[in-house]
Amino acid sequence: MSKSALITGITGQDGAYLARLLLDKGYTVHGVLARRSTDTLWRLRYLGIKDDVRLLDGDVTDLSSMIRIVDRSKADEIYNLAAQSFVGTSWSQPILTGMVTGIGAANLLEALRIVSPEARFYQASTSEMFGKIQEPAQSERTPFYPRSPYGVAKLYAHWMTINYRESFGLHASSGILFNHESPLRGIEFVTRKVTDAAVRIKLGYQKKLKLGNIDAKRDWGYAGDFVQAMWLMLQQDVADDYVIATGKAATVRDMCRIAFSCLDLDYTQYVEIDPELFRPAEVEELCGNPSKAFERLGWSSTTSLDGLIAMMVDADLRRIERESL
Ligand code: NDP
Ligand code: GDR
Repeated sequence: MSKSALITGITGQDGAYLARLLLDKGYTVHGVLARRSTDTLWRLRYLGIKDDVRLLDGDVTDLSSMIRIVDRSKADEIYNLAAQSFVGTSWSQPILTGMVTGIGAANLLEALRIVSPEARFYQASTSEMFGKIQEPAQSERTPFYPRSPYGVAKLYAHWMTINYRESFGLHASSGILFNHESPLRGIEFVTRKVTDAAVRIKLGYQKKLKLGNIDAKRDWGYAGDFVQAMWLMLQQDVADDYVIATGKAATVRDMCRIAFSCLDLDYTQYVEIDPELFRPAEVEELCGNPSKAFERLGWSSTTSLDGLIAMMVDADLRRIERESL
């Protein structure tokens, strides 16, 4: 019999790629669809899988809907990807971020414990939990020091996942994922903001691009590679936590140079620094050590930063040209 999976956050970047991966593997895929006044299904449409997934109405802040959905989906694997995931917004909406990103995970774990304790659980943890820790490459043994309400909420969810594993014997794993991007990345995140703006500048629709701290360093990978690691974690006999990263970091400045040069432009002519875009507390540098994932899961990143940014620029070029017709 084919396996069944439940994805919260299925309308987000990772949810869409993970849904496609699981459908390709023959899973029946259920997804939690939160009520919104706008259409959130564009990523599922982009991948051509909107009609292949079973969408269930619910919200991770609502325990009753999570219990109902976990029960109804009869999922063998539950992936909790739902979050208020934009770090910047977490300072203006810290309580909401705590409710969705932190308590939301606890609700899922409770639903699992109550109605489906044999299901396997994946929690979307993040390198933002390391925050201010300045070790050269962060691993599963690196201590945490989150620097935003988002990072704090994620750390709560991370420890709850470990706690439910140890307290109730749930097969619950956390992937500590470093930044990963794609043509499906939300426009508020810096990579998409840059690739979209570079294309608009090239086509004459925009003149300048305002950014905040372009000296921040991130370890950027491709979301399509990273969702494979999520699945691999749930195929292990024993649940555990894994850092998922490329192992290479670059500055926002480097990323701008790559994006603009894909279009034969010099980023220094267009990028302006806007102090309003600096964060109240910055994570200056993140670079992961993915050796445990390589050794135990056989996983490694296969996409270079240049390749990733070129893919995003190309997709934005096609999208903006199509829109302008
Ligand atoms: P996105 O922001 O693209 O997607 C977030 C998803 O969460 C959307 O489907 C959104 O639904 C859903 N969601 C938000 N609030 C609720 C709610 N109250 N109830 C149910 N669903 C809700 O994030 P990504 O795909 O980039 O990331 C996936 C997960 O991985 C997130 O938890 C993120 O924090 C984490 N992560 C991401 C990394 C990255 O670099 N991308 C790195 C490390 C961790 P809607 O579309 O309706 O708003
Ligand atoms: P991040 O991603 O905060 O790392 O969180 P984001 O792309 O927002 O920022 C990366 C770095 O770029 C700097 N920056 C800017 N960022 C944005 N968004 N807009 C700007 O104009 C800008 N200028 C400079 C930021 O200060 C930061 O240093 C992402 C999310 O997906 C989280 O959910 C996830 O947990 C982490 O990655 C790992």
